[in-house]
Amino acid sequence: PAHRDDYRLGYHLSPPAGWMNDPNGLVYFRGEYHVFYQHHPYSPQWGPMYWGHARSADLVHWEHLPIALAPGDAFDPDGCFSGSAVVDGDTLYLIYTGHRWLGEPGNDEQGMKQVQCLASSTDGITFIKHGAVIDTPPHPDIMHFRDPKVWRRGDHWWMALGARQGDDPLLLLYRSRDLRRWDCLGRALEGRREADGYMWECPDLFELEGRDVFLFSPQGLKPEGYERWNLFQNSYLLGRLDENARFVAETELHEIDHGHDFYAAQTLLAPDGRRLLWAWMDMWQSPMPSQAHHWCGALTLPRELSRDGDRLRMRPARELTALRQSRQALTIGTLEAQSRRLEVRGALLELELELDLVGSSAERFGLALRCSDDGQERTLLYFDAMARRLVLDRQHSGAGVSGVRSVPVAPGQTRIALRIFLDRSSIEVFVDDGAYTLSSRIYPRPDSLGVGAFAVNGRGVFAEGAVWSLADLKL
Ligand code: DQQ
Repeated sequence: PAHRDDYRLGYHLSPPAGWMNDPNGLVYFRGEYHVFYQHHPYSPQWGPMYWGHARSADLVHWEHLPIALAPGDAFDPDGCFSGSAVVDGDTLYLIYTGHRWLGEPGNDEQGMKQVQCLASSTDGITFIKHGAVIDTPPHPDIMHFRDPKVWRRGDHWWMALGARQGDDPLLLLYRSRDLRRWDCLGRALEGRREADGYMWECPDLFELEGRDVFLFSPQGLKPEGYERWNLFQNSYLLGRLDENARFVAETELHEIDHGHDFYAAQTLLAPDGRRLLWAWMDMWQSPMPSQAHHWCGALTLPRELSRDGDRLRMRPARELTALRQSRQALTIGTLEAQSRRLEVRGALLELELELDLVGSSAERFGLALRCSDDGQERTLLYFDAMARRLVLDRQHSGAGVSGVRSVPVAPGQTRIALRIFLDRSSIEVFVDDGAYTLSSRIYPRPDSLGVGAFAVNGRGVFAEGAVWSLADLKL
C-alpha cells in the first residue's frame, strides 16, 4: 500500500490537510503574493467551501496561513465559493460568492442561492466579513451566479461574474466606486449551450499586450477529436471590451492547457507588470488517490502569460529557476530504433531539451519519465511523426490515472523545445517556449524514478539538454 507522503508535492502548493480546488483571490499585497484557494479542511472531499491561504515573497517559498474565510453566516451558510482579491489603500478585500443550497446539499436540481460577498483585512491574515454586496441576479431565471473577479479600471472597480440562464452561459459585468454598491452593466457576452457549454465558471478579464483576454472555465463542453478531455475545461477568447461593456470576441475559443488536469485558472497583475496565472492542477472527475492520505488537490506552478498573435503563451514564472539544485548535462544524441535508460533519477526534476525533427525518421521518439525498474510504470512524452503531434501518455503513470493528450506540431517545424517539471505526483510540460502546455497529475510509486529515451521504428535525434534536481520544499 502507498505510504502517506508518496504523492506529497515538493514545490507545488497543496493543502496541509483536506481538500483543495480553485485558486482564489490571487493578489500582491504589501510586498508579498497571496494565494487563497477553495478548501474543505475536514475531509479530502469537496464539501462546504472555506478559503485556504498561503503567501510568498518570491513565488517559490510559501507560508501556509490560517483559513481566511469560513462559511456559516446568513449570506454564505453552505460555502464561500470562488472569487478574487483587490487592494484599496491599506486594505485587502476579498470578493467571493456566498452559497446556499435550497434542497439537499450538493443537489443542483433542487437549486441554490448565490450572492456576492465582501470581506476585508488590514493585516492580510484575519478577515472581517461585510456580507452580501450583490444579493440578486439580474434575471429571475439565473440561479448559477458566481465567481466574481474584480479589478480596477479608471476610477471604478469592475466585476466579471459567471452565470447560467436556462442552459446557456453568460458573462455579466458590474461596476462600483466603493466595492459596496454595484451597478449591473448587463451581459458582456452570451454563449450557447451547444458551442460554449452551459456555465462559465471562474471568469477572468484583463488586458494583455493590447488585447482583452476573457479566461474562463466552461462546463459541459464535450471532448472532440484531440480537443478537450472531459466535460470541464479551461478556455479563453481574445477580443475587445467595448465602450458599452460588451466583450467582442475576435478569436475562436482556445483551450488554454492541453493536459489532463487544469481548471479554474485565475491571474494577478504583478508589481512589475507581469500577468501571472495559477490553475487548479486537478479536474472534476479525476482519480485522486491521495484522498486515502487525507489530502487532495494542488495548484499549478505560477506561469507568466504573454500573447503571440491570437494565442496565449504560458511560461514558468522566472523565479522558479531558484528551485534548481545540481545541474547535469542531458546527452542522448541519436537513438536508432532503441530505448535507453539515462543516468538521471529523481521525482523532482526539471528537464530542458529539444527533439530534432530534421534528422529523425522514427515513427515515435521521446522520453520515458518516472519509470519503475520493473518496467511497470512510465509516463511518456514523445513526438508522433504520423500524427505530427507531441503526445503525453499517462496510461502507465501509476495509481488510477489513464489517458493520452497531445498538441499539434506545425508542418515544417524542425524542432520541439521542451521544458518539463516533474514533482512527486505531477508533470507540467512547456512546449516551444510556452506556445503549448500540458499539465497532468500522475501517481507513480515513490521508487519509479528512472528516466529513459526511446525511438520506435527509425532514428530519433535529441539535441543536448540539461536536467536539474529541484528543491523539495514540502509545500
Ligand atoms: N468551484 C467553486 C465555484 C466554481 C467552481 C466551488 C469551479 O465557485 O464555480 O468550489 O471549480
